[in-house]
Order: sequence, then C-alpha cells, then structure tokens
Amino acid sequence: MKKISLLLVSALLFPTVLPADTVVEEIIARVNNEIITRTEFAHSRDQLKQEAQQQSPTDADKIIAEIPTGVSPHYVNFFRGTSAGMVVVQGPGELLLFDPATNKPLRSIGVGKQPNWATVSGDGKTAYLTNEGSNDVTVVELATGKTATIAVGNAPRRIVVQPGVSSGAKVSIINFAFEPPATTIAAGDSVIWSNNDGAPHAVAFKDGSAGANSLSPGETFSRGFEKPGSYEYFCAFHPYMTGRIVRAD
Ligand SMILES: [Cu+2]
Repeated sequence: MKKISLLLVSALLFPTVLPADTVVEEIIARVNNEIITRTEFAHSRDQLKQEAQQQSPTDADKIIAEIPTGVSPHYVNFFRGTSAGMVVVQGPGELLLFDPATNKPLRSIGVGKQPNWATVSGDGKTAYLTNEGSNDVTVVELATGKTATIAVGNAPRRIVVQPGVSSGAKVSIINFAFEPPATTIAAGDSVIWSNNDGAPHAVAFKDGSAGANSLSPGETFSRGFEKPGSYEYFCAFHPYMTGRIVRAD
C-alpha cells in the first residue's frame, strides 16, 4: 500500500481561478488487485474540474486519465471484491461507478444529499455511503443499483464495515481442546479462536495456510476461508488437540 502524494496539479494549472476554500485531500489507495497495484487514484474537491483523476504510479505529477463526474467528486476508491471503481460525487448526490480498465464511467446511482464517504461489504456486493446533508446512510446493491436508506445522526462522514463473525463461528480453546472440535461456516464467514485456557496454544492448518503460531491465554485469532472445503487444524504445541472447519457452500 503506497501513500500517494497530494494532488496539486489542479492548483498549478488554475492558480488564479481556484476558490480560496478549495480543499485538496489525499487518500490512501487500497491495493487489492493488479489494476490498482499498477496505478493509484487521486482526487480533488476542485469544483471547477469535476473529475476524478488517476495518477501515474511513478510520477505523481503525471495524470494518466481523467474520469468525468458530477460537481465536487469527494472520495474515490477501488475496493476488494468489486469490479468497478467508485467515486462519491457530492454535488448531485451520486455514487459513480467506473471501469478501472478503461477509466470510463459505467453508471451513476442517486444517493442522499452531500455524500461524503463510501465503503463496501466484505463480499464486495454492497456499498455504504454516508450522506452528510441528509443525515443518513445509503445502502447500494452494486449489481442492480437498488438502494435503501438508513437514518443516522447529524452529518455522518466516515464509515467502515467491520468483518462480521457469525454465530457458530467461534472456537474456544479450553482444557487443552478446541471447542467445538468441528465448525461449519458459510461463504464470507470468519472464524475466531479464543484461548480461554491457562496455557499458550496454537492454531496450525494442515494445508499450511494462515494460522496462529502462538496464542497466549486471553488472545484471539481469526481468519476467513476463501474456498469451500474441509480445513483440518491442530495445536502445534499439543498435536493431539485437533479441529476442523468446514466451509459448506
Ligand atoms: Cu495447545
């Protein structure tokens, strides 16, 4: 993940016409796939230009593409699990989806007033936008553009989605055993192991995938499972302690 530099190009190009209160912000691009590892996105609240800009990864002053948006694009990102880039456009109150391969707009979805920030669900299917002007959160089904609204307090700005842990996806380590020894989960579920014992334990997967080398009493470890299957694990310190996670979908 690279921190990108402030986008000052607009200010340099239009030194005399920018309003005094123009805000140039920086964002940190989320590096999740090939397209984004080769490029970085920057944006500006420059109300004159009305576009999201894509910067060169090697030269912060070189703009690769400009994506037309409505007035006052505020936030841009390309989230894990999604096929389209997203721009939150404050003026018209829209979520603009664009194709990150071609930098062409795909569709605009009306949201609330003065949208500020966006995030997506862990499966990449749902976007959530805060609407600072209408005091609500818009939930967008990205495949269809269908929206729903959740009323919240005054002027919401930032929003994050915390990975959820479904019921039944908890494993307690207690009395030198994994309890329950077998757990069935669905797509998108994480499993959290909690060491509720008096000794350190570990979570080691037979397939060599991510585990916990050592969990002290009171510590937790969680992970998800990208593919359906049966995942056998054991405690590296006490190999007779075994367990299994089954992703059944
Ligand atoms: Cu152990």
